Amino acid sequence: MGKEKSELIRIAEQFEIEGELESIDAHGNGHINDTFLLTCRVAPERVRKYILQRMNHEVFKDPDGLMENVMGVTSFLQKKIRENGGDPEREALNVIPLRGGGSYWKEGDGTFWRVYLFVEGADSFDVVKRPEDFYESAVAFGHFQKLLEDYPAESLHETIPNFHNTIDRLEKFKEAVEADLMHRVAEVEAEIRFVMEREEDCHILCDMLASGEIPLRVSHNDTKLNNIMLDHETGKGICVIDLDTVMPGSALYDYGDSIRFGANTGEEDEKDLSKISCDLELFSLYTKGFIEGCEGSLTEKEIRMLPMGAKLMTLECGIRFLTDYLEGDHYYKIHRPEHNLDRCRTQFAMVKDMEDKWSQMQEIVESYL
Ligand code: ADP
Ligand code: GN1
Ligand code: MG
Repeated sequence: MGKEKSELIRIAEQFEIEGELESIDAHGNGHINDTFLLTCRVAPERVRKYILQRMNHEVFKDPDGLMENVMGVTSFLQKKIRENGGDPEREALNVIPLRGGGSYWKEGDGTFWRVYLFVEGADSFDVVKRPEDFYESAVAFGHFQKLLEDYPAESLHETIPNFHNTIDRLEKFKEAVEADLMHRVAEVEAEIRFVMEREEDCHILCDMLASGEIPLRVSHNDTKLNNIMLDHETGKGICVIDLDTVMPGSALYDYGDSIRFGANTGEEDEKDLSKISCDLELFSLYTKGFIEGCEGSLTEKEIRMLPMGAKLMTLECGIRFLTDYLEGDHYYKIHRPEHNLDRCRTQFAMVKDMEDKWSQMQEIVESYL
């Protein structure tokens, strides 16, 4: 867990949690933050659950800006959900304040912590078990874009500068190759070549955003399937979570990152690359759901570029895993020595498969125009 239980309890008790804290357990499979489930007894027959998170301060350098974004976006969403007759306690994240006021706790060791209400009666999934779940996640991520359409984008802090700037990611990758800190370059020559053969691709979306061909929008930027809670009863995507990277971006980032993760027939860290491919049924389902969820807000150009969004988000993610591998695995949590390299290889195998299926992907997308 990284920290002693007694320390976690002390931190949890800084927040306005209700009832008696009964248990505290590691939770979820995110690559960035440390997440814990708090169970509190509020009455003999009733518990209240919360999520305690240590935000990764190596990754997020400006906790004030980050929490300002989260507070701004969650209160904006809660208001809209209330107006639409929804339940703001379940359909949006709710930040639990500190007892003394404030949205997060800063520990003496420089780590910073926050608490959310636990979204009850819902689950997040690490793999697509049922195609309909993937479809529902698409509707919900699309709807999230729609809800934030009129959010004042200029008020958002860039929590990770150039997060989906693929040109910048490519530059950082080249620097990592050049520095070769861990002496790993010789081992990954094929992967380096794979990236360099696609150097021009890395410019496509950045150039279109810069020229205004596609609009800059408020986007989530990290739309993995496990960043959405699906309702146990209705199966609908009830709440979009993991809002740390909500920033001005592109709808293609949100769409593309979901395809990268969820339409892959294998897992993100699969070692057997023969299991990796882009499932066109899932691709089609997600495309349909996302366009529906966006409720007409996507431009025709954006829709036509969806396959490119999927390919570039996958390529970029592979480049990021490879960069981290070359730099000594300090960004993503790893659970085995070559974890980042395995992750990189699945992403590149997925890119290759998309390239092979390019005309089919385009036809599918055009069928929804
Ligand atoms: P990371 O950035 O590390 O991915 P997340 O914010 O996505 O962190 O949290 C990790 C996991 O914890 C999620 O995938 C989800 O399963 C669970 N989780 C996070 N927030 C909540 C919440 N408010 N209610 C229920 N589960 C949550
Ligand atoms: C990280 O935090 P998590 O696990 O939802 C990463 C994403 C990557 C993803 C790859 C802030 O997402 O950008 O696409 O891992 N988040 C951050 O699985 O870097
Ligand atoms: Mg997450």
